[in-house]
Parts: sequence; structure tokens; C-alpha cells
Amino acid sequence: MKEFRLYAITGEEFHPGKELVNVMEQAILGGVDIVQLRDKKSSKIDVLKKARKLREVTKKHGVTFIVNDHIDVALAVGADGIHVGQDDLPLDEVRRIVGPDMVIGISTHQIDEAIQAEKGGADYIGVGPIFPTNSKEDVVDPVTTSYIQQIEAEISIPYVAIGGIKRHNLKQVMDAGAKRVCMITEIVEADDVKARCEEIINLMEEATT
Ligand code: TZP
Ligand code: MG
Repeated sequence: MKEFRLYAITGEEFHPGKELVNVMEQAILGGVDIVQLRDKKSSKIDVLKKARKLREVTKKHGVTFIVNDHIDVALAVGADGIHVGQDDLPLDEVRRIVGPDMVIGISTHQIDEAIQAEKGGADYIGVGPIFPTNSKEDVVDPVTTSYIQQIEAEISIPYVAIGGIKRHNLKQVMDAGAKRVCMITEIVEADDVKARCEEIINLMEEATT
């Protein structure tokens, strides 16, 4: 898959009064290089409509577009990838459905899941939640930055740290070894989403130099 650094997931409930596609375009302009549509509440048809708009704006800017959960929607809009959880279809079945070229990402919370994901042909894994977060309903206990260190030691595919990552704790995440981070609220809740993403990327660069 294309290299990435800052991964933004949608969280429409966190930016009332602002259009989803505008918020995500600001994130892209600020330097986000993957956008994931994650919508656990809307009907399939509404998810499809949002996915079409996000596919358009991500394509315009040459940014990777991933759909969470809905494999059919991902295929219908020509998304670059699909993100699944531990309770979704097994990776080999997802691969059978989406074909060889689509990116497949999977969330992991412990090293066994990460090893299985790598063996199973995932293109990247989510690693988290690192810190407490209110952005996910069925969230498991924070895995802390020690999980990042374990992943660094045992996993070769790209991984992205997620969960409660903010400007103030970003350095901790990078110091543990993470090169890529994923955020919802720290990005989408900002008044100026573009400026926020620029600031986050600067902090990431500072942390690695
Ligand atoms: N998966 C693990 S934590 C999380 C997801 C989708 C939510 C991350 O949101 P935030 O607002 O960046 O903590
Ligand atoms: Mg899922």
C-alpha cells in the first residue's frame, strides 16, 4: 500500500453543523493521507452516499480512501481499501471478496491478533486503543504504548497507532516506535481542521528528529 503518516477517521457526531466532506477535505489539505469512513449509525444507503462523496474528494487530492465495515459499499464506490474488526469476516474471506489489489486493514488489541493479521494477509493493522477514548462504544481497555513496543519487535507490516491520541501525548506514541497515527476527535473537533492537521504533522516530525 501507499506509505502514510497521518490517518483520519470520520466522526460526524463530533462536528455538528459542519459538512462531513468539507471537514475531511480540510484534513486532507492539512496533510492527512488516509481517510476512513466509519459510520456505525447510518443506514446502508446513507453510508453509500457519504462514501461516494468522500471517494470523490479523496480521488481529487490523491489520498487513500478506506471504508469501515461495509465491503459492499467499498466495492461499489471503488474505495482503495476496507477496514475490518476482529468480529468481522475472516481476512481470507475479505480478500476473496475484494480481490488482490484492495487494501485490507484490521484492528488489533493484542499481539496474537496482530500476528494472525500479518499471517492472514492484512496490508496494515490498527494498534490500540493506546489511551482511553470516548470515540468508540465497545472499546476495550487501553493497551498503552507498551503494545506499540511489542508490535515493533514482532510485526513487519505497517501499523497505525489509534485511540485517545492527542497533540499532548503524540510524542509518547512516537517515542514508543510508531511512525503512523490515526485520530478522530483531535482532528475533526478542531475549529480549523486544516491548521490542526498541519500542527499534528509538525509535532510528528519534531518527535522523529
Ligand atoms: N478504534 C480504536 S480507538 C478508536 C477506534 C475507532 C477511536 C479513536 O478515536 P479518538 O477520538 O482519536 O480517540
Ligand atoms: Mg467492523
